[in-house]
Amino acid sequence: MLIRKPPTIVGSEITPESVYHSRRQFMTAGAVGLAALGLPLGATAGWQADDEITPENIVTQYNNFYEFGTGKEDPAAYAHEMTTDPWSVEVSGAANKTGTFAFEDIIKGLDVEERIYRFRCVEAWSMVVPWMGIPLKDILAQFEPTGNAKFVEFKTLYRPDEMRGQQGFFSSIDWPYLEGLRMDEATHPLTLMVTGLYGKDLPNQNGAPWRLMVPWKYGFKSIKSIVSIRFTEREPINTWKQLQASEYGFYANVNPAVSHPRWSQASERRLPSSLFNVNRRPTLPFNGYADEVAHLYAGMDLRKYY
Ligand SMILES: Nc1nc2c(c(=O)[nH]1)N[C@H]1C(S)=C(S)[C@@H](COP(=O)(O)O)O[C@H]1N2
Ligand SMILES: [Mo]
Repeated sequence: MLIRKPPTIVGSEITPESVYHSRRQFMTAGAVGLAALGLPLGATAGWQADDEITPENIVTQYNNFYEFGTGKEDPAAYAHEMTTDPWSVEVSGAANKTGTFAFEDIIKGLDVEERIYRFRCVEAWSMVVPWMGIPLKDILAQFEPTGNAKFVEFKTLYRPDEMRGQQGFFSSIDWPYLEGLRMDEATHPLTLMVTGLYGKDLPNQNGAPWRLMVPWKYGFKSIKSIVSIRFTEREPINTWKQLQASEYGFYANVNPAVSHPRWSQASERRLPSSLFNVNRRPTLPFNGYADEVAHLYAGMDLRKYY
């Protein structure tokens, strides 16, 4: 199932582009096929957001991906400069199967599902998106994490040649972008590794070829364009906490009761939102997924562990 690659990938082992693209199309077709068969299409309680789906052009043109700039339009304008094929992923730390793997080999044989999730940015806007992806637990299981794996850390590509936001001195972020989850969060059935949107391959600006989606956490936990997965015993560093620990924590669970130091988190602007129709609605604890995930934090003071 999982083909182990030597630490450096040589040219002959890289999947030819044509095969690669048809594989990706097959993945997408597979997911749509499931829907046609009447099999679960995010229909399980909580997976399916009962709100209206956000128009695709907003989801692909209003983004946060600081590697391409800080403006919401920058990722759509510049992310095409990133090469996503070939794509290799380094797996390390507390697991039996570590090394460098081709992205296609990791996802090969795993079912891509469509899950309609609410998504809420810490900046108080939100969307409802039909994500296509693979439960993260199914991906991680292939590497056989050991008992010492208490957390998992993810890293985004660092390639200043292709990511203009990583160039220059004005950027305050210490690249690469880092995020982490506790192992029980990472293996929760709601946690998805996203490979597509709206039944199509994932656009670069949304984190191609794969990005995380943790629907009960603020958007910054959902790290894009992942090139490294590391199993750790201790809580990993995450970029936003590193940048401003008073404003961003490790957990980042959506919590209307805990304000960001500079603004309230009690409500959100559901996109599309305009001056004339702000489309404001109350923010729900755990972004509306409390029934599924609140037990993960039983006994924890969520004001302290924000
Ligand atoms: N590598 C990386 N991942 C990232 C970010 C980023 O700047 N770089 N921004 C995060 C933030 S703050 C949000 S809200 C979401 C935005 O995802 P979207 O553009 O697909 O809506 O991506 C998250 N993942
Ligand atoms: Mo965000």
